[in-house]
Amino acid sequence: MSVVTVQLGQCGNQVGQELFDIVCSDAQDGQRKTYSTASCERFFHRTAKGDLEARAVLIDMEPKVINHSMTKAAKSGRWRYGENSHFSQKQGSGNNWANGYCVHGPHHKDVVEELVRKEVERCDRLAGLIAMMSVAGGTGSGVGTYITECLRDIYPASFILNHLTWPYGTGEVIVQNYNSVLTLAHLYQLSDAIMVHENDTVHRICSQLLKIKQISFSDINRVIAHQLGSVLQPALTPDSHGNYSRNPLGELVSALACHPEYKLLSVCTIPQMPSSSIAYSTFSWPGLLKHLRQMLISNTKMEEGIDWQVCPPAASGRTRSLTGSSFNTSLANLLILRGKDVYSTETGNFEDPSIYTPWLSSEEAFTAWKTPVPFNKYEKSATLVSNSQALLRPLDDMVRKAWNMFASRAYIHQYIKFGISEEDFLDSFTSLEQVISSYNQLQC
Ligand SMILES: Nc1nc2c(ncn2[C@@H]2O[C@H](COP(=O)(O)OP(=O)(O)OP(=O)(O)O)[C@@H](O)[C@H]2O)c(=O)[nH]1
Ligand SMILES: [Mg+2]
Repeated sequence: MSVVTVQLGQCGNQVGQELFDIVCSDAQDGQRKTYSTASCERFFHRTAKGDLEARAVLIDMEPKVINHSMTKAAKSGRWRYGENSHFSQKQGSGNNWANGYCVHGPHHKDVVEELVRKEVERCDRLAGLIAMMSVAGGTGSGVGTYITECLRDIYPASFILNHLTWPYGTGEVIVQNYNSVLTLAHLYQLSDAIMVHENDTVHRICSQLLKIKQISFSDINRVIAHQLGSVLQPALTPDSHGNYSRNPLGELVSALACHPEYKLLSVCTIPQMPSSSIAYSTFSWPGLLKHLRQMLISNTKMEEGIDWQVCPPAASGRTRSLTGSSFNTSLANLLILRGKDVYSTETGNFEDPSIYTPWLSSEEAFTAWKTPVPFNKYEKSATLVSNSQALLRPLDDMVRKAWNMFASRAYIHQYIKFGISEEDFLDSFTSLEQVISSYNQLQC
């Protein structure tokens, strides 16, 4: 089964290009025919000439980024985007969600739907759709939300995963919190699951773990793509009966997003290190998984910088921090192990009931996927996708900052002039307050 990806705006198109690149080189690396075939079927189709073409549609309101991503893909010599699978205009949405959602989206609905329909028709069977975008700009967030609504209408029975990049907290876009709040509140009604990467966190991975001095979006996107690839590449799942799963998005959603009130997924992967060090490093599964569990419960996304003061849970009570940090309670976790000796690896420490909300049993809350195929040069690699309180604090910050601006009515006229009312803002605030409250209550 195949997945169709819709890349929207600058960020969506740049992250998407890195994802296809990593997935393609991973699939073609080594002699693993079944894995490679499953991966290619999932993400690419073969042209009459035998070339690999990404199952992707590229959308932006300005042409530069799309041209760049298409050229980069073609230059790889391994894969490319379809010649006619993109749509762009002359001028972006000016970092304004309302411009994207109320003007550009409806205006170009038919063209975009037609491009997606063509891509879907190329799949023997559709496993679902992934829409990739940032939440802070105007096109990815506004057009992306509008197009997700259209896709939900056209493909009511298909899985839709939104991959969102959250802006730096310090922010390059003055109205980024408005755009983020409007995007998230709308997508929460539509999407099956919302997977998030925060630019701040990924930036820290680049500087502290990968030791990159001058960090570019390209560096950041490679880290995001590595993590995303390790989630989306083929793996043996509990329901796949010894074959690579044919329904990756469906199994992801059923493992993690079992309740409509909880759709926010965070991702972390270990190890991550400069590529020059990989060959000289050895890791044991128990060591990796112990770290990963510690990262989960203390909510750190890097193996370095773990607050070791947050003790693992004991039988009594669940918040027990020596430093005041709180325990990160999970609704559900999906652990994906790739590489050597995965079948003999013990994952029991993720089944500990005290990690989870009391109203879901840990057997229901925890899922493991495995494959002996190493991912992207790492002999062993573990990725945890978590539906937990991990995103609570950044979400709360985002909503609070947006609310403070809204309270003084700053920049609101820029949204009203495109058709968004104060009432629409208030509805979005209310629905995200509800999400925040639900995640807060996970530990009760
Ligand atoms: N990780 C990552 N973030 C990006 C990238 N490009 C932009 N961003 C982030 O995305 C936000 C800005 O959104 P863009 O994607 O540039 O905006 P857009 O969707 O093209 O919308 P308009 O330009 O307003 O039409 C900021 O928070 C940036 O930090 C990228 O390649 N990678
Ligand atoms: Mg742009």
